[in-house]
Amino acid sequence: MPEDSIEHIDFEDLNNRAISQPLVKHIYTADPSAHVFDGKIYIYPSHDVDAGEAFDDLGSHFAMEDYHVISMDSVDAEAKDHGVALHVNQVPWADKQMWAPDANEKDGKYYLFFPAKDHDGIFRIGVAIGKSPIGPFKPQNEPIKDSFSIDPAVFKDDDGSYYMYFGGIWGGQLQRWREGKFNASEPESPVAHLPEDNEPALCPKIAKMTDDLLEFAHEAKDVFILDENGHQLLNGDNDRRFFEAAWMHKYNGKYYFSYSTGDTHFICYAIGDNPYGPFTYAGRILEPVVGWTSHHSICEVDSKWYLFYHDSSLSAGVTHLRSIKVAEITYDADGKIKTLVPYKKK
Ligand code: FUB
Repeated sequence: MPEDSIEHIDFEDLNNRAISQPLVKHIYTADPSAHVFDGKIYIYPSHDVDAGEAFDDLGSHFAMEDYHVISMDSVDAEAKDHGVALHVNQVPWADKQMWAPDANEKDGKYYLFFPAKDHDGIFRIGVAIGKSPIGPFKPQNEPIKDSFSIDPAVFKDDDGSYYMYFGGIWGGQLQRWREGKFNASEPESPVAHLPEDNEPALCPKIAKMTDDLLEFAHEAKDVFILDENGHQLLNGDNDRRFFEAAWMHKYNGKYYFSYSTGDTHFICYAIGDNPYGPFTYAGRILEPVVGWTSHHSICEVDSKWYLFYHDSSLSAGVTHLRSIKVAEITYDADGKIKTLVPYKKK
C-alpha cells in the first residue's frame, strides 16, 4: 500500500478488521517462510529493526542484522520465538541487510538460506547449517557460487530434488545481472537497467541444488511467467509481473509459483507442470496489505493450506517494521486460489 495513503488510516479500526493478527508482537518480523518439520510449524522470517537508515527506493531502511526462528504447534497455537539463530557478524562474507530467508531439511540437517550484501555491496545468497530447525546455524565461509540477488525459496519436490527460486528487482539488484555479470553503473537508481515497458519483464531465477544443498547444480535459469495467450508478461504489466518474494508449492500435482508484484503490492501466482515452468499467470492470492512490501509463503498444515504473510499494522504503517501473520487459503474445483482481502470491508 503506498506510503502517502497511510497517514489517513485509523489503525485501531484497521486492526479490528484484519483477517489475522500478528503472530508475535515483542519483535517486528517479516517475509515469513513456513515449513512443517516433524509435525510442527517453523517460520523463518526476517527480523525487522529500525537501524536509523533513511527510506529510499533501494530498501536501505531494511537494515536487518539477524534471524530468529518462530515455531508453533498448530496455526492457532502461541508462536514461540527461539531467539537469535544467525547474526550477520557470524557470516564471513556478509556485510549487511539480512533480507528474506528460507530453510529446508535434508537427512536430519537443517539448512538456512539467506541473502545479504557482501563487502562490495552486492547481494549474494548464503547457506548456514544446523542440527535443529531452530538453529543455531553455522554459515559457510562463502556465499553460494554464482548466486546473486535476494529472496531465496527452497522447494523440495516429491522425488527428493531441491530447487532454489530467487530474485528481486530494484533494491534486490536482479536488473543489474541482465548481462550475466553485475552492472554497477548508476548505483543510486533502483530502476536503471530495467527493460522498457513493452519488453518482457525480468524473470525470477531457479537453480537445482547439489545433493549437499550447498551449491547450485547448474547455472541459474529464467522462470518464465506467461499470460493467457502464452506470451511472457511484459515489464509494463505492473499488476502481474514478478518483482520479488518467490515461493513454490505443489497442489494436486501442479506447480504453483507465487510472488510479489512489489510496487503494485499484490501477491500473485502462476501454474505450471514442472519445477522449471513455464508458469501461466492464474490470479491474485492477496490484495495489498498496509506497508509497502508484501511477501509470503504457502504451507500445508494438517491437510489445510495457509498463507503466511506480513503487514505493517502493528507499527502503524512503518514500512520496515512489519509483523508476520497467517490466514487459510482455499482452492476451487479448478485449482484456482480464492483471493484474500487482508482487512474486512467497513
Ligand atoms: O525484507 C526485505 C525485503 O522486503 C525482502 O527481501 C523483500 O521480499 C521485501 O519483503
